[in-house]
Amino acid sequence: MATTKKTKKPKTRSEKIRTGLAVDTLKRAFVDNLVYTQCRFPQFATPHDYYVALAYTVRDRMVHRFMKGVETYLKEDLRLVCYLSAEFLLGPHLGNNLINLGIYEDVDKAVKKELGLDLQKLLDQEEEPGLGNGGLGRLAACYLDSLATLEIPTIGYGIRYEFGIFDQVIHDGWQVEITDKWLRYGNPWEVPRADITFDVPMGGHTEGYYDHDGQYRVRWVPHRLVRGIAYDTPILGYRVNTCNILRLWRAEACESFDFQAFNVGDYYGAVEEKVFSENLTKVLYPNDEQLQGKRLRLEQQYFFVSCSLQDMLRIHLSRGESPDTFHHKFAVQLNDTHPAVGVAELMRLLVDEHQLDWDRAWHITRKTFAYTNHTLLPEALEKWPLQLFGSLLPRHLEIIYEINQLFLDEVRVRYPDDGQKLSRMSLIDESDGKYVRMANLACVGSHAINGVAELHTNLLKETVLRDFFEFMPDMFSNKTNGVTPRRFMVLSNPRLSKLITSKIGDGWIKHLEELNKLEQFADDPAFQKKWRQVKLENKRDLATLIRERTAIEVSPESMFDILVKRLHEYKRQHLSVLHIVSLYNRIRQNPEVAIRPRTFIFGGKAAPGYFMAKLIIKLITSVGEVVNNDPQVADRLKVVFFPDFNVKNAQPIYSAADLSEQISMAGKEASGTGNMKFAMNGALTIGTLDGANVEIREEVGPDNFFLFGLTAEEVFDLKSKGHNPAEYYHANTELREAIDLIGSGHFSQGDRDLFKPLVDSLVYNDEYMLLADYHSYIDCQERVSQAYLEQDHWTRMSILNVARMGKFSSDRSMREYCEEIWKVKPFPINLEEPTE
Ligand code: NBG
Repeated sequence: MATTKKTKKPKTRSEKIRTGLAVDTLKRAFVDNLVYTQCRFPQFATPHDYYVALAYTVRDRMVHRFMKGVETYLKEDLRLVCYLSAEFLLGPHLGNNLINLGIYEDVDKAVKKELGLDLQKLLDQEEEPGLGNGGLGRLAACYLDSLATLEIPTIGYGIRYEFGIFDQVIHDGWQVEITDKWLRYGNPWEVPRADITFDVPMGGHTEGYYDHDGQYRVRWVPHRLVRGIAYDTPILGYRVNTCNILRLWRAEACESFDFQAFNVGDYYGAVEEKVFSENLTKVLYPNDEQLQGKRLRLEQQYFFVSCSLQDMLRIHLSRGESPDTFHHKFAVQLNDTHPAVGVAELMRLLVDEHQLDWDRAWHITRKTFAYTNHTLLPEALEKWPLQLFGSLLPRHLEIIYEINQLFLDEVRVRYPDDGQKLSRMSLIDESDGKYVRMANLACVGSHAINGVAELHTNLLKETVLRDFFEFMPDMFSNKTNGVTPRRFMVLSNPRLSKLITSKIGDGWIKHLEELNKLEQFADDPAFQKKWRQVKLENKRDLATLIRERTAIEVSPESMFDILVKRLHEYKRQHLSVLHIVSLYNRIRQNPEVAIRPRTFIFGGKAAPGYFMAKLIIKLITSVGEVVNNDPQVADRLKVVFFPDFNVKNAQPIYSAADLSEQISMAGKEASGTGNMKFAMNGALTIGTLDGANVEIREEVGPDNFFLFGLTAEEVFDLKSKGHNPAEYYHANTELREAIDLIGSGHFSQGDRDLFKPLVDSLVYNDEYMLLADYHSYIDCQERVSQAYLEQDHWTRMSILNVARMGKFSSDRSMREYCEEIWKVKPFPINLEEPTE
């Protein structure tokens, strides 16, 4: 072989490191991935190919950190946080990971210079994993980001749905659901772990027997087994080396089972079993705040909880520990009641599989679990028909009976003559058919219970969980929700982030309370001007998106008044519609009336079976159709329904808002988190005293918040006195005219029937008291319009809102959970330079 005897320049250190972050190293890895991982010729590669190559490049760097972490955790004696959630609404990974790794700018430049590509275009290629419905799933995702950033060893456990939340398209003004095929082109972020699988039993019956020591035990003889396979997604913290994982389970048939059928010649039987088992993790139930008592849903819950607990026990034993110390090494959070069956499952694993005695197992179980409640809506409280529960989980039902008996014995000691209390606290509901109550199971099996905002926690103590609060008050606490500023400011609003950083440095990204340093600039005219410029440019971007998605032209000079969240009657999207129709009526009655231009932007999905919610979407689009095209309106009002509200679409929407609508009936929204995202991006809030609005107003100050409506207490009073919506309808001309215009068919081409169910529900029932709050809402909107006229003052309020949002970082929430519930401390990972 010919050798050239030239002395080569010695390699720089960054070149030598395969997973290094130097631009050259990244470039080399990027091209390597394109060619060797994906088999693409660079000259024919599509933007999607480039996106995937970049994703693998980034993932490598995360995996490197993850492996270092595992190594460290195995050596150290640490307690692991396990966040159990049936939903994780992650949003696209690439941009966030580039930011957390600290290479966003470098990669942006490199991609442009070397390939002539726009990084944004690559980011746009990513299909987001929509493995959640709304706030609850997104909260879980924000919490994972914060836990990694706080350097807390964590595993998120959930379900790898093949189809996540449906894609929403609007046809003829109606919502149409399209299957979410997010895995169609593969998923470069996940690592399938064929080596981590567990069998999950289901159905069948139980048998008693005596073990070697003559001890009576119970054995579960299941009807079938489903196998769970782990898929890991790395979750990297911001500018730290902690890279946790989200472990999602996919269901498969167990070989042992189909082989049996195969051997007796039943090939189709075996295949059917396979298809049947794999159905388990096919699809996310698209209901938010609404229980659907379907067997498959219970199967999903049990499946992922069993896999996760078996996995924790595996990890625990592999560290040389015994089941007896499980609670010292694991803190397991139940994200709502969806994983609450875990209480019975851990008991089963400890008692039946690991032969612990009942009392010890119960002690361990209660020390392990903690439970977060996310709703006060009665229709969302999970309960399972006894029959269904027992046929799927016969052993768990026995365990629950046993837990219940021991628990009720304790209650009886405290309240000897209160039969009603006993029946309310029982894990079994016998009032109307028989049900297993999952919230009661979660409470009894946990050592800590929390709500998600001050008001919500107080209402929990007074209403749904009152008996439990009276019985064990020390277990209750509040943990107000938060959101991650990495995704919802740094990534989604780069203009604002740069402006803030130029004034106060970038410490706020990890310590959001530092935003308060902005207060000193609230009145600075030059800063105000830049602040307004940022908002205007964000609004221009959103106007372009709106044109692309809906063909509606909106003016970035108008006020962007935005209401985005799941559709639900309690969230009262139709209250905003009544406001729009009232303004429209004013114009019809007097075309010259002074109305400051506003663009009303709505977005959100309705549960496919929720008729009223879907009708509200149709109402919004119908009102838009008429108002947007009425020459008399002359572009003063525009109404947009932005289709397919998801994490990806949410990001440019929050950044572009002037006004954030948080108008639920007081006492119904547990917290809300969109309210925080808007305020962090400089929108002012118009809202009721509901959920975290109360605390947002407290933080930003009443002068910088547009408050209206009944308080939760007033709502309860009015309800108990008997409330008559027709009174408001008759007493308020503008309200009546707005409702009548909708009822007259004006927005439905003369069809008076279309919106009748909505109109009737308002006038004759109005469960969510829109009419009672209408007057106060319209008045408040007047104040908003007046305030918007004074741009300097508005800008000052906007700056103060951002400056005072420190509390609402999910870092703060997670710190509280760590200190007060999980008793865990940060553990930094030391990333030594690897050698080749
Ligand atoms: C939702 C509440 C929201 C809250 C999120 C996150 C459920 C059951 N609850 O108000 O409606 O912000 O949880 O806590 O989805």
